[in-house]
Amino acid sequence: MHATAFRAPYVASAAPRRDDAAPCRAPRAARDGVPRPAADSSSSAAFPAAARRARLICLASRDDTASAPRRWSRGEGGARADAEVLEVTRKRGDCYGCGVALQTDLPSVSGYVPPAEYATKAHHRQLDGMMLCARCSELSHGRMVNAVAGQGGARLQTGLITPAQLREQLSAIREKKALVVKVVDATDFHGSFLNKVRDVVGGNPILLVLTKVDLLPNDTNLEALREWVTHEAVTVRRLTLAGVVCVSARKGLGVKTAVGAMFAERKGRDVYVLGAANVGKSTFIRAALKAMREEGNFGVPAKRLPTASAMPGTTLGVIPLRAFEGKGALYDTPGVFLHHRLNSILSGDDLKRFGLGGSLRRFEPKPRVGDETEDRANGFAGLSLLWGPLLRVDVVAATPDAGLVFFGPKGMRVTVVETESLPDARVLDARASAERERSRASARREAAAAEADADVSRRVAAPSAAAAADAGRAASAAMEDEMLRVPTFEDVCSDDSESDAATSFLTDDDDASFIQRLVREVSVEDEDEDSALDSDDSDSARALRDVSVSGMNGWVRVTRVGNSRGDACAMRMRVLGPRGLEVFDREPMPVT
Ligand SMILES: Nc1nc2c(ncn2[C@@H]2O[C@H](COP(=O)(O)OP(=O)(O)OP(=O)(O)O)[C@@H](O)[C@H]2O)c(=O)[nH]1
Ligand SMILES: [Mg+2]
Repeated sequence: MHATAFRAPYVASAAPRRDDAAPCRAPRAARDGVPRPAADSSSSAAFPAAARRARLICLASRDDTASAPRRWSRGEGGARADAEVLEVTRKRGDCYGCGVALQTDLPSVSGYVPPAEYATKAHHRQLDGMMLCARCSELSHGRMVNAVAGQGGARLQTGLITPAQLREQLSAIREKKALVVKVVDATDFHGSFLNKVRDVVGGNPILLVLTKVDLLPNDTNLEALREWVTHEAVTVRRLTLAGVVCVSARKGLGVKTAVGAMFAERKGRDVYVLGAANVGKSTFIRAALKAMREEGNFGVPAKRLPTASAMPGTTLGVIPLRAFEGKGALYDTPGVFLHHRLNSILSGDDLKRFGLGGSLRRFEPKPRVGDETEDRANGFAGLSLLWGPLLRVDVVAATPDAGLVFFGPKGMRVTVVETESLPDARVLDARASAERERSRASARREAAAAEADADVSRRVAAPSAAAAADAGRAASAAMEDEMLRVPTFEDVCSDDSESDAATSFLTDDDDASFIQRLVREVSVEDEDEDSALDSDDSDSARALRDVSVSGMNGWVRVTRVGNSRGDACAMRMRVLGPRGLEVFDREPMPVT
């Protein structure tokens, strides 16, 4: 089984044990004066025991089933024989890269460190915050190793932490007095915004950091962008902010301004950096610490920093870092896993394949099909635009002066075809619903069969194995419920229009059928019929509206082309894409 395509038919998990017997002196953070999350259920430190336990359920069984300590069979002839019961002893100390508790049992499970290495560190009392787990090591070498259930359709399996467990770790923030840095991805502003962030952070002040601005076209005016972000966040979404800063953590742009804003706004409080998965929190933290060091703050760590990688779900625990001239802590946190983002729906390999997360390229298609040399007289009406293999935009109706501009990753080519040549949008939708219903029915049948087999297992297995199997199955079932449930706002802390978290129904062979659903119909109308006259350059297109796709890193812009004075300009389009996706329409971002 491939590490990034977890589709184990049925896996039970065992409740983990924590081995606290390892010799250890005071945790590094305690030595540094940085408060760490609670070390175990009896601790009264920063985070509740439940959050800690959630992290300890993070076991995995990926491709090394041979190393599983126990296996139990569902009996002969069972379609899904040999479900695994894994037991991993979580050790003392957390991985400094992802924040998950260490273990020495299973190399493919997050938090793994080789036993000999662990013993050496334990001997030298260098466990806390001093070791990097094998998964982090692979991630930092560019491999896409998933650790989150639901990501890319990964079915729940022992070892995959659930989005709910990641979210749970943020629940303590609202009880604290802290400055919250909310990181939003400039290439996916609406998809990564976390509309209901107040539910997570309570009344704490929020500094909004718009990151990855280096991926926008080079000539982007950052001041205009900042004003646009402020308008969208404060006026449209009514979020009170302590400030807005545009940064590129990768290029170091704006990072010093962001650090200055943190110093100014934190007023003695610790700072928590949070945001949707993969928006660039850890990269921002690394850049911010570097900026602090460059300003002469030598107490800030220069090594053993949080891991940053292109795989959503890199950070799995809350990671405290010494900062602010030793007078406060900067916390990296696990990303909020939004089911409606394309980068949650796709597997790590697909994310790489489609180049999502790369620089945005501007592409202005012409209303022509194939070899046609002239634009169609009625513009884009009746045409469809295929955006890579992932998205399809059907232009149902349009005036001839309505144009389109795509801002998207280089790997996502745009092809214009006749809508008539494609399967009907509603037929696709109906087929997807029917398939989903079938999957659900079969999942129900399998769950019932598993239940029956478990009874048999219980009778034949040794009492301890049976108990472990029971505990594992209960935990697994609870988590599976979590994942398959239609997420409400409370579940995912996301936008109002949260949709079905049905990523688990993507199957191995639907590479060719990402486009499954009619996601949204959008109508754009330029009510100002004289608007073309206002334009300085009557030949250039005027931006009317942006249609963005969550997690896509990019958007489609509807424009009014040329000098069409006096005519109304309108376009009605249908956006089709993978199940679970969200589509937003918004004021055009000041990007050309
Ligand atoms: N070009 C560019 N890429 C960035 C920037 N910030 C982050 N990235 C990239 O975005 C990806 C995700 O970065 P991370 O810092 O791991 O994101 P995260 O929010 O911590 O992710 P999780 O821990 O999974 O929630 C990585 O591939 C980074 O290199 C930026 O400012 N510019
Ligand atoms: Mg991170």
